[in-house]
Amino acid sequence: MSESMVGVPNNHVDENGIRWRRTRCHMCHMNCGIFAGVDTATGRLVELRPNDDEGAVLCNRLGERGQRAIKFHYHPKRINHPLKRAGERGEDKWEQISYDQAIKEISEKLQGLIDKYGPETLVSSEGTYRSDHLWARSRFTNLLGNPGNVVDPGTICWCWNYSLNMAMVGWPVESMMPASPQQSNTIVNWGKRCSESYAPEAPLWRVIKGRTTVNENGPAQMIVVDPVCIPESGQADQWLQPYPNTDCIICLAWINYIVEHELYNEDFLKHWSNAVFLFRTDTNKLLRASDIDADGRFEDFVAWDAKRDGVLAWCSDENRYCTEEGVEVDAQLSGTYRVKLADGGEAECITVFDAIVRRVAEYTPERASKVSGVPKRKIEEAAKLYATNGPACIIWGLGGGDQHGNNAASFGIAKTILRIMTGNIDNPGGEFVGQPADPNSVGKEKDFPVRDAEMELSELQDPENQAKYIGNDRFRVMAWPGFKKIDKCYRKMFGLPRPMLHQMLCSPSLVLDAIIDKKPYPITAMIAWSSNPLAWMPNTKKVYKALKSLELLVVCEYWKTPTAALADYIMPACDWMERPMCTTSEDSMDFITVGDRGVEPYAERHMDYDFFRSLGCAMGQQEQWPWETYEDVIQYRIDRCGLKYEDVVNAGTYFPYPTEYYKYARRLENGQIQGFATPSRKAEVYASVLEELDYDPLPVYREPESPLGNPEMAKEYPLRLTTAGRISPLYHSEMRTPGHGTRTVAPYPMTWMHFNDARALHIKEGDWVWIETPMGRIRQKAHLGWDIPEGVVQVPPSWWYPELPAEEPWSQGVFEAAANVLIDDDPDKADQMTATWNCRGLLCKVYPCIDPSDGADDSIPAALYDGTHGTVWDKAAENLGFWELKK
Ligand SMILES: Nc1nc2c(c(=O)[nH]1)N[C@H]1C(S)=C(S)[C@@H](COP(=O)(O)OP(=O)(O)OC[C@H]3O[C@@H](n4cnc5c(=O)[nH]c(N)nc54)[C@H](O)[C@@H]3O)O[C@H]1N2
Ligand SMILES: Nc1nc2c(c(=O)[nH]1)N[C@H]1C(S)=C(S)[C@@H](COP(=O)(O)OP(=O)(O)OC[C@H]3O[C@@H](n4cnc5c(=O)[nH]c(N)nc54)[C@H](O)[C@@H]3O)O[C@H]1N2
Ligand code: SF4
Ligand SMILES: [Mo]
Repeated sequence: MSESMVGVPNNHVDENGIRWRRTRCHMCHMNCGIFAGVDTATGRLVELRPNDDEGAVLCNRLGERGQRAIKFHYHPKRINHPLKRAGERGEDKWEQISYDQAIKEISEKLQGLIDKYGPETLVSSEGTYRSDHLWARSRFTNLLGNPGNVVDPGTICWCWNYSLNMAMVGWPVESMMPASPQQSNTIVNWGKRCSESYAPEAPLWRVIKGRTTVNENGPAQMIVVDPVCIPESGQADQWLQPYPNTDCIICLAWINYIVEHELYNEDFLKHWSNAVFLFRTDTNKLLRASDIDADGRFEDFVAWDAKRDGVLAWCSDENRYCTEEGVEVDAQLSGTYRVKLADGGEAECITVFDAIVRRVAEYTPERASKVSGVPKRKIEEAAKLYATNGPACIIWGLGGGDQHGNNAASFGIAKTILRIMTGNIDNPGGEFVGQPADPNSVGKEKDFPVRDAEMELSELQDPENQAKYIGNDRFRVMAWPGFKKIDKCYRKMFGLPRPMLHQMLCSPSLVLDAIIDKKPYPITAMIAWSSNPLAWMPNTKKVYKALKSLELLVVCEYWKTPTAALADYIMPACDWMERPMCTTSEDSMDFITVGDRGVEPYAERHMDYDFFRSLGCAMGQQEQWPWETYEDVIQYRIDRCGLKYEDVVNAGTYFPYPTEYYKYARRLENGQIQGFATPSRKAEVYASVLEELDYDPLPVYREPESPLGNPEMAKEYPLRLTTAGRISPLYHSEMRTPGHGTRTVAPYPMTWMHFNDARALHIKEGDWVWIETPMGRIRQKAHLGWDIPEGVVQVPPSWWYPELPAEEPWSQGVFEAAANVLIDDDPDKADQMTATWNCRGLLCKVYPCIDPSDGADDSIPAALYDGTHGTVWDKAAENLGFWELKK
């Protein structure tokens, strides 16, 4: 058969006896359409081909003809059977047992712990979007009565931003891929290495790199904000090179410049945003209808109407001013007004727009320039381009606020203020607002595929249970208080629940405390599935201590990772080639993506869905898990709109509604204007949800750990650290196992630093160096260049060495190489809305590992060489600084 796969139907068997199935790759978030070829004679997977119908390409993680992925699939080091711990935790001694036996034992042990401590004693640890099975976890834990205790990198990776976006515009506009790049005139790439995160061949980089040809109006301009000179910087029309974690002040300076030069979209702000609502200067809160009228509703807001030269209430429920239809209103964007209150008093009010203007006044481009190192002229030019050369979009990247600690929420909010101010919301080429359901269908029978959130059963949670969620009253945006407020608006607009999935995430730090110190209650059991917390979580030593203190640790994995090596049970997991897929991507998409199973699962590997279903059934949840196979689940989800499995697999994606823009301005069947799924149904530049959660919804800049903010500390730790920089085919802590062709591309962790810094420290290219913060130190190799600002060090995260022994103290090198040994998990230093901690913008020092003047061996007294004890070794280990596990 020809190599072209255009139009080849699912399950086609070619003349060589190869059966081709339309699958979807899950080795990264792109979920490319891939054909999996299985030899019908042997049942073995023999080749992968890209789905030409979608223009897919096999990237460097899969390899030519898929050989890398196939080797990954059949790799001799894969976990193929359940392993039960046989020795002490960390000794790496195991007994192989059957899957059924493992599920039986795990369910009994978990039930024992629940009987003792309650269902809240369990926490799930997960990874980035590794599969479409997240709802199965929340279904299982909701049925169990667990309050939703989950730790996941979503706290520093997109999901926290998703929640803030929901509060402001009712949809995750923070998108990894420009929604309609052909129509964008300006694309802002804020801290996103599109060329490597995912893969050089992946759709994202193809779109960004190819933007000169995709835009019909001429080449889209690209603004890149990245401290490092990456391929994107070379392609950029404007490249801003800030110090790590100073982006927030640049963003605030953009708003300052746009306001100062009146470059905002006045029409959008006046009619579609809450910038016209009044804000009380006495309480620093929004003026509510209940403030001015005893019968007024708290949910309703107030504007100043020039037509009547007085206040006018906004009826949130109906998305209109409280006037007769047809009466003209001229809500003021700016001004100071004295307003009579219902209690007889008076309050001075300004508009929300003016409140923003006041807030950003101090963040001038001059000041932002001093803090960030980016010339003032560049900050101004970028702001001008973004505001005047629309439609413009800002794509999601980790440098864009994720991992910016206590600047994170402010920065995320500031970016969305920019989007709203320039009217770049739900316009072609701007930020897309999806439609999970037709608002006209609320209360009617549904006619679209079942969405992820509908599978979760979040309605089982009662307030008593919710109160037990770890950190519920602290990081409230990512906890029940924030979740419910946004859920209410979403349900009202779409008649659907909002997804729990990764929209509620506990602070890892607080969860580790609950494990180690048993406060506020003991967490004694963890299911880590698609997660290697010793690699991803901050403060690796504390993570280790916590994992060792658990009474039950179950890890569902492909490999014996450093985390898995500490487990009581390691459960063998299916990879994407051996499982079907069906997802609305944590409900961030308004379409459904479906792919078939390429090959039958190898040995005793099970899908994560199977794991949660089996465990659920063993713990009395049988009735809630009617679907024996994942194929049954998919058929159930698409049944609602009369679709058939094969048809959806062949199509790959199914869009229930045609793509439409400016949906906020549409008139619904009930006569109301649609608006946004927010409390006021306006795009909220000032998020009332955040105010109700007792936060200041307007952004501020806080100096991160830096020579400017911490001059004393900088004397010992003079360099600015950022732990970033994806390199493909490595994917987080994955793809490092030798033997499937991916490790060879980047065999060692390379810390990037400037030539001049390295010279001063006697460091050469390729030298092993220690990178140290007050939290600890790690060893990586130095990579020198002029492509990073002087004084900045970039450390790649998630390193460990699968080739090293798994038993302690080796732990496959995780304590020696993983960037998170350096990272502080102190919850007081985290963003107080979302718990986002800081991995970008810390102080560190770097020095060569082998320093001729070190004299470590010389410092050991010869008297210790008497052969009676091991102290020589201990002393040397101490001098060389290996982290002692016993400490
Ligand atoms: N300092 C610092 N820390 C960081 C980051 C950083 O930039 N700097 N990045 C953060 C970010 S953005 C993220 S997303 C996290 C990454 O966090 P994770 O996504 O948790 O990544 P890993 O640590 O590689 O762990 C994932 C594990 O899941 C396994 N796995 C993969 N797919 C499946 C599956 O379908 N089922 C099962 N059962 N197992 C599977 C893999 O073998 C791997 O061991 O790290 C975060 N931590
Ligand atoms: N190959 C590969 N692809 C991946 C992953 C992977 O591990 N490997 N992980 C996936 C996941 S879960 C995620 S979250 C994404 C992340 O993908 P990206 O957002 O691209 O993450 P990084 O490459 O860590 O960082 C992006 C850029 O931020 C710059 N940077 C560092 N500090 C700062 C800062 O303070 N400000 C600014 N403006 N820029 C800064 C770095 O120089 C880098 O070029 O990638 C996904 N794709
Ligand atoms: S970019 Fe590569 S790894 Fe990612 S989904 Fe596509 S083929 Fe798979
Ligand atoms: Mo991530």
